[in-house]
Amino acid sequence: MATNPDLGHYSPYKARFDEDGVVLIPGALNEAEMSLLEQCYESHFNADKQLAERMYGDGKDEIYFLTDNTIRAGERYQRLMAETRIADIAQDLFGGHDTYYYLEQMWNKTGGARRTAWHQDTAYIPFKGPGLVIFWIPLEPLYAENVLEVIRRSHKQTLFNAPMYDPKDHTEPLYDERDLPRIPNIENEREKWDIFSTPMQRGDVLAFHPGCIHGGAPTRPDQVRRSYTFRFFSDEAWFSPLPGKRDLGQNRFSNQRQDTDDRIVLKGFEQLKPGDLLCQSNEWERVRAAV
Ligand SMILES: O=C(O)CCC(=O)C(=O)O
Repeated sequence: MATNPDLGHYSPYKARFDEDGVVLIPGALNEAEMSLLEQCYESHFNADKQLAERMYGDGKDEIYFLTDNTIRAGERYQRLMAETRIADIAQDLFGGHDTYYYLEQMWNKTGGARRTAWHQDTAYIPFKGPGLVIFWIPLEPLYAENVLEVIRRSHKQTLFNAPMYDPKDHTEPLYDERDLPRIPNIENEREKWDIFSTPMQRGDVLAFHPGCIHGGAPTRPDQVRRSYTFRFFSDEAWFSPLPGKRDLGQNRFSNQRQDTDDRIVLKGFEQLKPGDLLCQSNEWERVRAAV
């Protein structure tokens, strides 16, 4: 396990992250780190594109994402944890706590892709707590109208039902509405929400809490948007089970999402009881130790 020689370097962003649940860290990664990310993204995404899920199941899809938390032994993962500062940044935002790696996702939006629906990751993944973070890292510069948008402080408010990416209704819930309220149609009432949306340069890292409502803006017709996301947790985050899914019938919200949930996203939680710290599961590796 690597140590964190820069501990404290990113702390100035911690107060904003704690308060708003979202912060932009400009120029967090240098060109060598970005080149490694790009190399990892290209080799994995292109080699395994058949494993990537389509966000919407209506055949018109242009948003793909490839999820993996099973890469611990892999060279890609080892290099990303050792040769970039992404785990160091996570540890700083966690106030120096023990820091664990949870999952990576590679996102690819081709030209003219629609929005990724507004959602909270904590409605799909059964975890809660202060020690949770997602990094969204675009591989190319973006205008504000094409970035991932995040609603400030929404991680401290209602946990809404998980949308199932039904192209006909972006609020269509995955669970019974008696268990969790349906997410509002945020796109129809944007002015009511405190949306954080900012242009990004290559090397910038958008850090946000997975309890924050977020959604990916559309792409322009001539644009391909590649973004790499990483998820970390600290020894303060815990297992908080979610309701059982409704009977979805044929109404699947992505091409293989439910299989992936069982196989990848939820792997490791089966070792835990409600309220247990995530780090009690031996599924995930501690990538930075508290000092
Ligand atoms: O990049 C996107 O469009 C969506 C990303 C996202 O929702 C996530 O990483 O949780």
